[in-house]
Amino acid sequence: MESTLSSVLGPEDKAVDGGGTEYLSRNPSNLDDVVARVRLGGPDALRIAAENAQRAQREWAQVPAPVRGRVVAGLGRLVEANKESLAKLVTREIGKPYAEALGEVQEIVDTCDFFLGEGRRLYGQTVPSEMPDKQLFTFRVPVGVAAVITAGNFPVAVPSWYLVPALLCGNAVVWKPAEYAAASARAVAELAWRAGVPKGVLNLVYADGESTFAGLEAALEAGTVNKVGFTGSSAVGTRVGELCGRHLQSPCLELGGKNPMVVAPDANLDLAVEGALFSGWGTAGQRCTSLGNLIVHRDVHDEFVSRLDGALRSAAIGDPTGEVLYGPLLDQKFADGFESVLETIADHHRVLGSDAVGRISESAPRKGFQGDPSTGLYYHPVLLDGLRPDDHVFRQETFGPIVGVSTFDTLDEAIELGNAPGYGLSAAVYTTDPATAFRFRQGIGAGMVSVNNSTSGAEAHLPFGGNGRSGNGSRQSGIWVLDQFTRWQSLNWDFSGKLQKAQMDVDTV
Ligand code: UN1
Repeated sequence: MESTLSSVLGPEDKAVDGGGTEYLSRNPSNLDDVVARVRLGGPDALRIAAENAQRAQREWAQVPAPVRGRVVAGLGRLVEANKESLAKLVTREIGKPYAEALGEVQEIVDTCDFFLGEGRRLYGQTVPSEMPDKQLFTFRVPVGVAAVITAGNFPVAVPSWYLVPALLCGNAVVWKPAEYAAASARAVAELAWRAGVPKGVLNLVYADGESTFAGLEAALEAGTVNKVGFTGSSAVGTRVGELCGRHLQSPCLELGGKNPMVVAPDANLDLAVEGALFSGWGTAGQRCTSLGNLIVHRDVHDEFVSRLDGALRSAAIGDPTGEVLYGPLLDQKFADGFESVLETIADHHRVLGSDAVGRISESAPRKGFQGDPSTGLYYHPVLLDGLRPDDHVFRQETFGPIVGVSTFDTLDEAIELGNAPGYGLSAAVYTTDPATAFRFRQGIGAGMVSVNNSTSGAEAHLPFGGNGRSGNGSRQSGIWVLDQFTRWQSLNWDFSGKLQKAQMDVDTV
């Protein structure tokens, strides 16, 4: 194994120097704490990295899949051995509560565990032929070079959903992480290199948005990128999709969500309140799977809203190294985005959840806040009652600690409200009636549905992905992602010793 892998290391094994403007990745719970200083690459960075990757990929594809499986399993073991320090880095760099950061790191380990086995499977098929003395086969073939562009809200787990299967399938990767999660990304890449992934096979590139697009366009034009994986907003994902479409490529897009949670009249309300609290305000609402719209049956509306309001007012918020429901927003850009969402709160909304709206500060304090709110990007939780389907907060992903409530009378109406924003990532229903659960599953347009559980927190071996504005139907995780990183090749092998013609030499009885 050692020699097979070391032969992959070669002249391609060179880092791409960003060489451009300096970017400071800051701790969002203490903005004076600079976690990483990186030089962002210009438009050439991604293009050059893709050329390096293309050269390295040819040899990597020759490494037997079970051996590649052992390499990704080695990454899993290294991540496990460094679990606490990686989680601490994630908490420091993006403000995710430490318990959640540990869970996120575990998700990499789970992903690596799963794909160790796939290295020994990666099955093709034997297929019967129409003709005698002829055998047909199918093989999975690596796509080549995957460009992976990831968001920073899940700075280590979500990238691993691309990196691990892409590498396992015999591809090289150019990874462009979110710059505000630069240090977390670097740590994962470092562990992957240490686990035996050659540097030319996994290339880390830092670049701003426009340079990324320019570099990606050049690489697609040159044919050095053969698959694009993108996790981020629906707006940027649409642009990625258009660019890929012009080059006849179908990207793997994991975009935003406006994930509904329906509370049926027979729901266990304590469970539903707990589920809503975690789904909507956990991670400060900054998961693509975060709860967006609460859709509550008229009969239980008042009771549910008052219990949820109480739970929000007593929830622990603050320093993410402690035990809190949520910490700061990811980065200044996200704080600015959330402030503009707050501006769309309308007169017909009943504002609940806190005594104040906006940044937590000395002039707008929060009782029981853990730590010093003045150093970080901390925001009051907002629960908006009386949402209407044409409200901005009802239709758009908000990516912050805000959830709106609307009311329904019939299940059909609840499903219609759930589907109305046009996203389709995750959805949940709280009910004790199996028929309601099944009907909800059938009617809702989400790729992932939960019954009596959170909209967020999908497990690492189920298909992950959405429909509509949430993506192009591609799925990550489990065996389903193999179709993103391999293409089917068929083999038609004739041992009859004569030219047999399909459709023409077939005896039909
Ligand atoms: C994301 O926010 O991009 O299902 C992914 C979840 C996590 C992944 C979220 N396992 O909430």
